[in-house]
Amino acid sequence: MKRIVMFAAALFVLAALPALGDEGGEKPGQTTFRAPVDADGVQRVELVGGDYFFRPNRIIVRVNVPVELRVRKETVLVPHDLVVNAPEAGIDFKIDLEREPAVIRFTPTKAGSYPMYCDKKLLFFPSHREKGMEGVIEVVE
Ligand SMILES: [Cu+2]
Repeated sequence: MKRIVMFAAALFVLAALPALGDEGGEKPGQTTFRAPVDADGVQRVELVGGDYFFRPNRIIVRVNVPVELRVRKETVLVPHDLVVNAPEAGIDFKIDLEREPAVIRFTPTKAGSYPMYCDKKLLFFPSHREKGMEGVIEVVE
């Protein structure tokens, strides 16, 4: 009987774990950047791509405030890009990442959660996105 109670308790703890990881809205493995609005009214964000991740991989920006997104990659050999396909929210671009930073400018027009990812893929290997090279742009009011 005691063993059954222990087992039930263990199950309960396991079930509660994901909820703990969700604290503050950040999921495990997420690196969050909440963009401040600079004095000139622009939200500036720096994003780095590596093998195979983006840092940060969760970007929070305000709706209807211009965004300047500076992107580069920190690795040399593997090609990476950054794709966001959300024209309904005014965010729609695809850019190859270079070692030299490039600046992407857009103004998000609709609150919501929009995926960003690298769409590179080599032959039959899993895509970079499948390997974890993805994230989210969260547009908030
Ligand atoms: Cu990639």
